[in-house]
Amino acid sequence: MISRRGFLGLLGGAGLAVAGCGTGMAEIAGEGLTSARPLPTRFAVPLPIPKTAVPVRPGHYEVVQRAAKVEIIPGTTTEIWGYDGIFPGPTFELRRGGRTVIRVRNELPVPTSTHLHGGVNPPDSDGYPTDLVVAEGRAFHPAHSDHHDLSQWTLHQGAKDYVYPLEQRAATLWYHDHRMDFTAPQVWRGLAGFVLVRDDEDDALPLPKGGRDLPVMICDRAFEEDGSFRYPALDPSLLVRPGVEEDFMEGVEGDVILVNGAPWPFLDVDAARYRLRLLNASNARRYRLRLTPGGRFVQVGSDQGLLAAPVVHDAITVAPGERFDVIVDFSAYPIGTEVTMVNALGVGGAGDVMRFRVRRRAADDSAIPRRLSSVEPVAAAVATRAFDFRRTGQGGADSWTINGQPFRPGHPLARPRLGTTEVWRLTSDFHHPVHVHLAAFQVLSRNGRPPAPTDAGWKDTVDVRPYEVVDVLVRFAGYRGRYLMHCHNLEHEDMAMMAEFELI
Ligand SMILES: [Cu+2]
Repeated sequence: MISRRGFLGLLGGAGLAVAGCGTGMAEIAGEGLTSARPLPTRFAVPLPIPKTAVPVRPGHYEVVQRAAKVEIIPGTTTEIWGYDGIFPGPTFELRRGGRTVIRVRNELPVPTSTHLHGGVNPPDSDGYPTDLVVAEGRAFHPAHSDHHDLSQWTLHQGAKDYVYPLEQRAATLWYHDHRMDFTAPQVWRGLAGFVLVRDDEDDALPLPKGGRDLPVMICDRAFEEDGSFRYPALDPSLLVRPGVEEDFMEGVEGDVILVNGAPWPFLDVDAARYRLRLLNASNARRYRLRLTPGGRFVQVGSDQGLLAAPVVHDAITVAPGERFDVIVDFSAYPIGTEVTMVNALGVGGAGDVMRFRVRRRAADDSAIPRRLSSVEPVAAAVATRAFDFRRTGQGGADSWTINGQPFRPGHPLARPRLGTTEVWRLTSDFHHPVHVHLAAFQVLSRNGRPPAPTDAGWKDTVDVRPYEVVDVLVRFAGYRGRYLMHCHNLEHEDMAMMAEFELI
């Protein structure tokens, strides 16, 4: 018996041989972690909707990162680390151009950094991994400073004010921890939530609204016998030694699928259209979402907001960090139908996500217009750069890198100019969902061919699969300063697959 990891190792760079072994293996982006306790019954708990954050005064919010015990698996409790002690954290309902300050207070035993994913954030509010908040009264000393320049670290005692001007289109954004070397375990424990940016253009469309406009955060977790989260951290205190057990270098995939923090939930729906803001908040797992017994997703938005026109999908493949804003019309089903959203890439429990129970007829004045938004013309690229995402090094130095370089704060791999666009060519040896901070992009091509239907629109995260060449057109707007691009497989990110770029 040879482990899958050993098998991949034997193949070395022969990616086409991997693809030839069947879609199952070629599509899996991490290593399965099995729970130590019986799994909960599927479709037995209602879908939670995270509470909406309430400002302390107009434009100002305060949120506290703290541990809490919550009931995820019925009959047991799980200690989470959550924004305001909940998982997902509160949803921030914000408006385009409405400058917002979020004070994040850290009461956890570890440092944190909060990144607003998809935000056009000033550099000092972007959640740089070494720009950390440490709980009041706690000390923190970067332990592995041998390869990290200490001058790159900033510590805020107690709390930090993150300033978000939100000069950007309406979109489904999310916020999550981004601490140097420890992002994966800290997000796994619950440090993630939604930010919904709204604007007049989106509001004016007749898309489903109110209780039929729902954030849907999908992620996977594994559980210990006592109900606590299971995770293969080398140092469960998350204070000293980063990283995961050797077998999980490819990424950690749990065997319980959570939607908005609940295992395989159900939602009772009207026979009407719903807007589902799908987010893959998993560390490593990719999903291919389908509706059974049949049905279609009408995509109206991507990572960075409205598409120019709707795109109809039978299935949506969503990589970690990506968002798909879709309309599902439940009036297409007889009353009483149970519509299951499944994951065609998962086996066993991971093959199911959640269930919609079509309960009653209802009025529905929503519609999906044929034109959704105008997409402004983009200037021609002034440069082309190549970024290769690959596992490099031998023995103890084995890590995930970009252009052969492990992440080094203060050493930018690129210096694009504000106001320009560039073509970035992304290549990979494995599944690497590539996320670029600050700058939105459009997918130009995959392996020299047109992009996939799921690549449409303005994006900030793109699913780069083994041995693919993905060209994206990146628009550098916003602010000068230091930003990041990285793999959004969070275990890869923590193992150095991240690079700084400096906007000049
Ligand atoms: Cu990766």
